[in-house]
Amino acid sequence: MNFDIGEYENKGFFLLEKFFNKEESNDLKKYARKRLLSDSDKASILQKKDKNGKVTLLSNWSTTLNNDVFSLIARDKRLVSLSRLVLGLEIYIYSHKITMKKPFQGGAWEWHQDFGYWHANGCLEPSMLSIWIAIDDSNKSNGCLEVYEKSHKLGRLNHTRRDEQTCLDEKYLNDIKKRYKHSFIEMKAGDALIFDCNLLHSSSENISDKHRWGFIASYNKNSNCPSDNKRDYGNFEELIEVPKGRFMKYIS
Ligand SMILES: O=C(O)CCC(=O)C(=O)O
Repeated sequence: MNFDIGEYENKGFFLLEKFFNKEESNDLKKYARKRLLSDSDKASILQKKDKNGKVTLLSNWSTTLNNDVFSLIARDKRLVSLSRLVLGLEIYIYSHKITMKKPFQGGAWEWHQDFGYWHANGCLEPSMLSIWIAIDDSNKSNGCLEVYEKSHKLGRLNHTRRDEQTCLDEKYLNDIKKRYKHSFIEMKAGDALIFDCNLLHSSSENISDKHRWGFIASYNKNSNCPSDNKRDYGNFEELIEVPKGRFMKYIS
């Protein structure tokens, strides 16, 4: 894996191409579709409206202490080692989830920093990161991730809750647009993006006839866990790492 921590720290993100091999990414796509496609209108899937009223979908899980395929991915040696390189050895899985945009319908994620959410959930320090793994090829027409490079250096900015999303205050966004470099992060299925919890990111609606799904595992330092267990995710739970590719044994 050719991870350049210097570039990650400077830009706030780093793209790892072919993070999962072909077999892993093909099987993961088939499995995720089989498991979640039929659920996509059920209550267990969060529906998040964007400012135009279009809906993007999110499924998340509160524990990794089982042999569930998605838990095993969050505990996979590759993701855990990468996160430990950045955050240090004492980390746990803050959350793991699947983000889904349906063809022609999937809505946008408005501009935000993940720490905008997580600080409000009781995490004090921005010693947190996410690894976003593309389940589908992700590009401008199906709503790939977009970032402002180096925006993590701004620290946490104010966010406001609008409908179901926690969005960066507009007044900051106007200045950031003028001063920071905007990038579309186009990815192939199996690529991974690791990014800092203060990196500003968003994604547009899906105007294509293709799905745009991604798996996201987020990691936190043990010492930074929220103290009040206010939510059913994000609370400290020991991280039990598993060997690379273990999830493939549980894919049916
Ligand atoms: O999937 C996306 O486009 C963005 C997801 C995201 O930003 C989040 O889950 O916080």
